Amino acid sequence: QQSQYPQPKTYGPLGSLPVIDKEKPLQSFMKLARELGPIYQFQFPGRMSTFVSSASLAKEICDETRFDKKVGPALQKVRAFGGDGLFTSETTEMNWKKAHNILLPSFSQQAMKGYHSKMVDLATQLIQKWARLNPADEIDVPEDMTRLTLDTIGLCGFNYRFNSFYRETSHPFVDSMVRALDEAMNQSQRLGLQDKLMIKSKKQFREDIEYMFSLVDDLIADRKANGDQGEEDLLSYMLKGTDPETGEALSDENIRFQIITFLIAGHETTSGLLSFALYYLMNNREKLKKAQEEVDRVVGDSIPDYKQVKQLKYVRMVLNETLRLWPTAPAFSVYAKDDTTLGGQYDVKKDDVFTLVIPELHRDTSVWGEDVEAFIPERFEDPSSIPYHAYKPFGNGQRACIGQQFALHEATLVLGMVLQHFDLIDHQDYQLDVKETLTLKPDGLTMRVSPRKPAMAFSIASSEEAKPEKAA
Ligand code: FDE
Repeated sequence: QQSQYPQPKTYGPLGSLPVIDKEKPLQSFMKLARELGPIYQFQFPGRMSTFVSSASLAKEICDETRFDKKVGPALQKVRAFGGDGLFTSETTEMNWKKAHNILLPSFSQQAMKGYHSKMVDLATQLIQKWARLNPADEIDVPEDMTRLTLDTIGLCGFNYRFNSFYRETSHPFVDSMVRALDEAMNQSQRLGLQDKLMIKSKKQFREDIEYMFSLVDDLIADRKANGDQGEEDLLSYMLKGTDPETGEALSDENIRFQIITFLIAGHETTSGLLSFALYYLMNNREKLKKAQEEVDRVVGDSIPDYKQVKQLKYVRMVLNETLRLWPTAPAFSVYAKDDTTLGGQYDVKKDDVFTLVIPELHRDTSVWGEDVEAFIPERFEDPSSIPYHAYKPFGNGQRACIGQQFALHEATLVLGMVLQHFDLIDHQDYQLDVKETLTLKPDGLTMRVSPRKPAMAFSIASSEEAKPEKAA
């Protein structure tokens, strides 16, 4: 049957799979958008997807009266461990609205003030680690950023210290999580028979999930047994909170799914954001200088407090522009609630699914101008000048990212402190190579740093934890 949408070449039962790079599907879909236009259909083996990437079409599929979030094939597989947590539940499932209501206050601006000192704790660990490097030592940027963001969500989320900066290799929870996410993605791409044969990886998948459940279930049991020690973390909000609409609380099982969800959603995305931001600043020395000047002016030599982080406007713009070029959660899907039309010409049937390719939307020249590939934080000088539906790094509407304020506060604080303390050195003349998992990151990005203020690096170290060393 002839499709009303443009389509790439197909190859029998493989559909169009051979035209995409299996390691980089998203970047392949971006490329196809340039060849086929802002809407096209793609035949996977056994299923069809429709990709959308212009601001005008994004505006339509973000209309929540006509479209609603679709938990697509990859997210379906993630449900094996994300369950009916916020990220992997349908809007129509009871627990979505209930958890959304209970959790909103814990991600409010007010709640950020409570998390600020915990975020500083971990940002300081990063700064101290880097301050003690030898000049020739290389920093694996995505690795250290992942240490930082995992530890931050662990501490703010449920008062757990992963202590990633004290480990050479990643915490076993991260290994399980990364493997399970990878397997979930792979399962959703495998052909039926091929998938049945993957007995070993399925056994590993089950073991990884069991391990994640046991770690999280222990945390919950422990908190329930020992009561609240005055923590104001996500876990305490979840245990105490009731849904204002129904008066109900969350079940232990659902709390487990939420915790795993926050660990997944809160750490790879934010660490990718920070890694890309460092990449762009290293390659745009003027912008780097401008950001450093702002940090010096606003924060000076002290540790940034909550209000100062809010005042780091240019650093925030750097992050916004980074998320324009590489939104680290790069796609989301919606389904039509009823029959409708798209773009004034396409017939849409109820339940038809559309996937928004966010990095391509963020390169729509009709909105952003011809220089879409250029890194220009000044685009975000006046937020009201940006059409709402042309910029979607945090998704859309009621299903948008609940962690947005959290992620931006954390990232602004950390980037601010890094710029305050270090000059960034692109020692390997790094060429951007975007690695894809469920999220995006600059693959193989390493850098060197040189302290801007040697005395200050020491003063932080001596005020926080280096006292024994000094005494010795
Ligand atoms: C969500 C989200 C989204 C949407 C998706 C869909 O639609 O599917 C997006 C796009 C995002 N998210 C993004 C992002 C970025 C970054 C950096 C982040 N993100 C971060 C974070 C942190 C945290 C904690 C989070 N995040 C969380 C989250 C959640 C829970 C969700 C779901 C919501 C609902 O309700 O649905 C999200 N996030 Fe994000």
